[in-house]
Amino acid sequence: MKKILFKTEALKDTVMSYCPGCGHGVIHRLVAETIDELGIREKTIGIAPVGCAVFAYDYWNFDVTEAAHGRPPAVATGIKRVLPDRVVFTYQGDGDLIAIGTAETIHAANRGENITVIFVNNCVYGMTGGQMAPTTLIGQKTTTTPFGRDEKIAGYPIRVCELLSSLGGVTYLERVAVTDAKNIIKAKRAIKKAFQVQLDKKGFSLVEVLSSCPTDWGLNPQEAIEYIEKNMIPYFPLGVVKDKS
Ligand SMILES: Cc1ncc(C[n+]2csc(CCOP(=O)(O)OP(=O)(O)O)c2C)c(N)n1
Repeated sequence: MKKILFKTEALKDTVMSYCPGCGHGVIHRLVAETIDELGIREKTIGIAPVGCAVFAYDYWNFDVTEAAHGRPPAVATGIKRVLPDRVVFTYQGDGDLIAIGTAETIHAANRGENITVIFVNNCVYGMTGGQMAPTTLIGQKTTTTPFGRDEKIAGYPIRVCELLSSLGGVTYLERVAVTDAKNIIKAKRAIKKAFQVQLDKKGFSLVEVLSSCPTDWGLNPQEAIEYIEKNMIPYFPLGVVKDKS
């Protein structure tokens, strides 16, 4: 009998620590499948963030290092410049990438570092218990915005792809969502393209993945998917934001 469903090699056979309905597990798998399909497992180096994905090195079956909160693009820059034949990517949440790590993100992008960034936007600080992040939506309740985010006090949710799109060093930006089979297939395509941009030595690539955090949103997994569709996608539109590859 032909085996048509199998676990991709770049994913370890281990139980993940994520909450039911969390998007990180799906996104880990998409990254792992991409790496195996491109045949680059032996030369890939991932940078895990501080955040819920801090243990990514326990889940991926290739080299993964850890960076201080927000610093993965700086660490990736150093690794890629010293080992330019490796495929180097960061995997970061919104708190990591566009709160504490804003400077590292913007300058690595602007320098056109030939690295790939997988940006998991769940509109909240997941690991620390659901505080407001820069991407938290207006009106969204978090532990630090119990009455909903008020733009007069906390400003506006940052659209990272649009913010980075004006920078000369940026080659490829796409926003995707892991809500249903169709969108997950599109997310995989975008992740593969981002790695391909790096393999072709064309510069900085980033894929923003809209992802759910049922625990900190106070929703069940199904409601969390509906929250992405009804609230996140209208503010963070899906699609290619920049492609000069
Ligand atoms: C220098 C530093 N500041 C703050 C923290 C606390 N901290 C740990 S994870 C985190 C936020 C994580 O949120 P995000 O990056 O959105 O990832 P998620 O957990 O939602 O996947 C914070 C503030 C830390 N570990 N180090």
